[in-house]
Amino acid sequence: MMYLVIFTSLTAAMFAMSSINVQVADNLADVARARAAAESGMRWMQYRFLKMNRPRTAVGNITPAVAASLWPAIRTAIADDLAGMLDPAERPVTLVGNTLKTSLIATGDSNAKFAISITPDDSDARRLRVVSTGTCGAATRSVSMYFLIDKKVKFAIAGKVPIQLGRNVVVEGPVATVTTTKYPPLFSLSDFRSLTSSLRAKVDAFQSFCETRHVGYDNRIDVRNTEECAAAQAAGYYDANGDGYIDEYDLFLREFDADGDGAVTREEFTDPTTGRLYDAELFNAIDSLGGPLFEGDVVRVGYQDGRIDNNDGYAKIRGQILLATTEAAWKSKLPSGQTIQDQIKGPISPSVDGAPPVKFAITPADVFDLSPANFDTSSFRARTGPENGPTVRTPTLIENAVLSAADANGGTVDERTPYGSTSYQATYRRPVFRNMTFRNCRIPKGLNALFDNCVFEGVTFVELETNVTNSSGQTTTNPNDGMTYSKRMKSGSFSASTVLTSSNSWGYVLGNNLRFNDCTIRGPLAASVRTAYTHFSDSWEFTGATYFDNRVDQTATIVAPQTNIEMGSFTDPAAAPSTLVGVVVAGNIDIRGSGLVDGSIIVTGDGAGNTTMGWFGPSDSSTDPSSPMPEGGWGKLNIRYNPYRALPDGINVAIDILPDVSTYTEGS
Ligand SMILES: [Ca+2]
Ligand SMILES: [Ca+2]
Ligand SMILES: [Ca+2]
Repeated sequence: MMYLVIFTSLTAAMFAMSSINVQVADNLADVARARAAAESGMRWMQYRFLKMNRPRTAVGNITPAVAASLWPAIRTAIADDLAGMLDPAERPVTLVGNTLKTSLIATGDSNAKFAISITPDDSDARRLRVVSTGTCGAATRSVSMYFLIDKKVKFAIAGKVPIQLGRNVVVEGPVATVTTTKYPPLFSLSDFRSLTSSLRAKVDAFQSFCETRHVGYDNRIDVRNTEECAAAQAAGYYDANGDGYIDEYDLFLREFDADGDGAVTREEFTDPTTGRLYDAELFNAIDSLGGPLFEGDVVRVGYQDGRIDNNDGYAKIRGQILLATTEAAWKSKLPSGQTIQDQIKGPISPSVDGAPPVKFAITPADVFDLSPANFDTSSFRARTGPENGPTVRTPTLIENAVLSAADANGGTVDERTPYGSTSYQATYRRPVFRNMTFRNCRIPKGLNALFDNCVFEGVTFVELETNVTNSSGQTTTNPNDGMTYSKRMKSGSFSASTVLTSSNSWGYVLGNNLRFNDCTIRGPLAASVRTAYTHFSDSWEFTGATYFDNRVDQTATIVAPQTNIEMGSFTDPAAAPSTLVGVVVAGNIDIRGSGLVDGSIIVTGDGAGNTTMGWFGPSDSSTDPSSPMPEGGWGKLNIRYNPYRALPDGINVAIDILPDVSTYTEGS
């Protein structure tokens, strides 16, 4: 039996009515209605699990024991949810043994009702067995299915500020932006437009075609849409790779697949003038899509085989785009003469067929609560410093210590932040640590160091004054107050070129502005959680050939919910490869260079202009894609949601209760 997993708005009545086979003979009608009511009840419960106020937990990994401990709270959540039923007779729930039972619930069919029972599996409390029993007259029919208790963020990128995806940035997984005040909420560049001048003209022409002839913002024409498909074919476009859609990838294939075998090889993608690939980073990014998600995972056909073809399944974003803003609000903020299509480029392929590629006006239930206050980093702090073990201090290794400026072996340096940016915010005097290894160390507030060619092992924790206050001395969550807080001086007045030190600046001593240059980071980085986003006085930059290779904790690479993070070089993206596993939680984060995010990027701060992935020009704030290619190439980013990674502890968001449709059975 076909079981619908995805639905948008529904009532039990709609399910019951649509599920009845109207051709059922009268004498079988009660049986059919009872079965339809049972099926309705199952879908109704699935919807309830999705929309109800589910329990929260800070525990990251939902084990059977954790699930068992959550069961009372789940029962309460269900009871609270059903207390809102219109008919008082449908509100009560009862607990029989360990089974929660609902009252009889009416369907739109006046003769048919259903009741739900929910029981945790004895052998694994993460599995809830749900039985829906429909009745009509004397007939009774049941269906059952297991639901799984889990906790995942389910996004490749989710954030409070607009998200920008540059050239050679490909995303596997949903993307969500909850801002309704900053525009565009999402901005993406074409990966193919700038490869050759002839392809640029074709990509631009196809975009113009989509603007006038295609409904939606996915930049793909579905060949099943006869009207749009006919118009596309009349304009010379066709589905060159046979995937059922006409999009930019077809133009790319037609441009480079010289022998027409449906694949683009390195030879075909080599510029005859230079003898080099048109863009080696792009080639690598596409060939690396759909990579293994866990050790021992089956490697897909065509993965990193040196050919670009259908096995690689290119899309700019393979997943839904969820936006809190409305379509009308976005349109009202567009620059004169522009369309939304000018701001979202590249094929957007929702991972579930039939789901809208871009979903506007999402509700809080669609995205977990991104408030920084939901993130508790104390478990990471406990794994650093003397609390973690005996302190060791040698000239080359510091372990289980709280660092101090006296540990610095390279004197001091004055430098602007962001480093190398044309629009710097402040100037810092930094103690310099060179060629040292730090194992499970804590960086105290006010250190503001430069780490050059250093190795960070275990957990590294960055301390900050968490209570950010406004000019009246009151605790604030406002990022504008946060900026003022960063600029607060002990003596003299602030300017971007004033060298900040512990003697003259409160922003300096209460915060941490750090730069990691040519460093290797082998474990998670975490920070205190400030009440507000404070811009430069809670900021980390990773420059040069900084390399992330997290060997100690696969749940998280960065947990710094109010910290501004600049990763990669402003001048040479290819010089800073990085691999980020698990969650990356930041107040804001910009990533340039070449790398893989195998987990989720979660942007919890609300003070930055945008979160920038990939190269957007030499100025931090530029969205101009026409700036010249930086030395070393454009870089590339594969950003991939990985559902197999557990979350770290300390993220206090709601659990999920999701159907395991493979367990759906008729009968109880
Ligand atoms: Ca196609
Ligand atoms: Ca070929
Ligand atoms: Ca391939």
